[in-house]
Amino acid sequence: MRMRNVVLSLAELAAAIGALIALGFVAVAVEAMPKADVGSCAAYAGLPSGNHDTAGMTFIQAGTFAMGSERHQPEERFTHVARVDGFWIDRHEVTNVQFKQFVDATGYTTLAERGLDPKENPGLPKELLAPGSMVFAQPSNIRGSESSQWWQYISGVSWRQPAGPRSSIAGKENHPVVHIAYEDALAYARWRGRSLPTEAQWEFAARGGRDGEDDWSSAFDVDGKPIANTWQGIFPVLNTQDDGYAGTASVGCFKPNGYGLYDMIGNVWELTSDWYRGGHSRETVANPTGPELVSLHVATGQSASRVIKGGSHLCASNFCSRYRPAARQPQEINLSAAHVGFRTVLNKPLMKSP
Ligand SMILES: [Ca+2]
Ligand SMILES: [Ca+2]
Repeated sequence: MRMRNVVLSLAELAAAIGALIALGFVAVAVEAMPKADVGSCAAYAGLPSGNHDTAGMTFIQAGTFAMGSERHQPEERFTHVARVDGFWIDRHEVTNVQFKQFVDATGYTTLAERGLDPKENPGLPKELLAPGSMVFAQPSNIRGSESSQWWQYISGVSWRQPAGPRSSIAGKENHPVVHIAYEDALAYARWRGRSLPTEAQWEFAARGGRDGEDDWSSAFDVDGKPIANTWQGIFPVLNTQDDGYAGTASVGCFKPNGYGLYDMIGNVWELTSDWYRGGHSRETVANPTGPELVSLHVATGQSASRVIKGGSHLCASNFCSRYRPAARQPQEINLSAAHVGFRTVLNKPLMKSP
């Protein structure tokens, strides 16, 4: 299996379930254990002041940039010129308290709470059809590189119970909401009158006004000090928490980028509206929205994926290391996980035309 820091696919999970049972695999789900709330997160209220359409957002001026990277992972190639019109984007990842506001207002039930329809997911074992989600469980040691040793599909896990049936979001109100499938993120965004960012919008915003190859934007400063919530130590067995957090952190704990956006790098991966296909074309594009679904030729019984960006608290230098604006990974639309969240955009000019 290719080494990556995204959850197993449903097909891989189905194959792994029997092996895990045979191994008597036991691991402990990671709870966020902050050493200290530092920086602006200590004072962040969890909800933006006001309820206007751009509350909590920053306007990103239109621009042209070099999207992708030639120097890192194959799926980031080719670097090409992309242009995006101006847009508004959330300064923070959507938090638990913000998502709760949506659920309280609408009665919405997430995919992790509903489970999968067996008719639409033929061949999946009943364990993966039941309501639940993927939880990272830190092993004390591993054999080989099979990620089923640290990812478990746990029944009863959802955004309300992010670490297991007996957990809750109490004390995590300002953490990014997780265990959110693409359709859940889209439902929230639409309720707010917004949408999800395209990959180009997200990547442009994550660059914070800088362009070119993105070594400058990793999760560490020039002295090697963490400047984002990632994983320090040896993934998946040793998390030294040099950044202060074992799991998710409250949003806004780390210095914002040049656009004033927090946690674009690290904390949780963020869903975008683009369908995932490895690599980019070399062509110059304006306001790209990704490939058409029909062009992906998704096999019957398989699930297409959306692009996720920015890396997470599980990205380590020895594994994943995708804590850069150009980095990208697929996330299946019918599977949620403990390290994937989102933020919203509003495609509206800064000033209305006279
Ligand atoms: Ca961390
Ligand atoms: Ca993030």
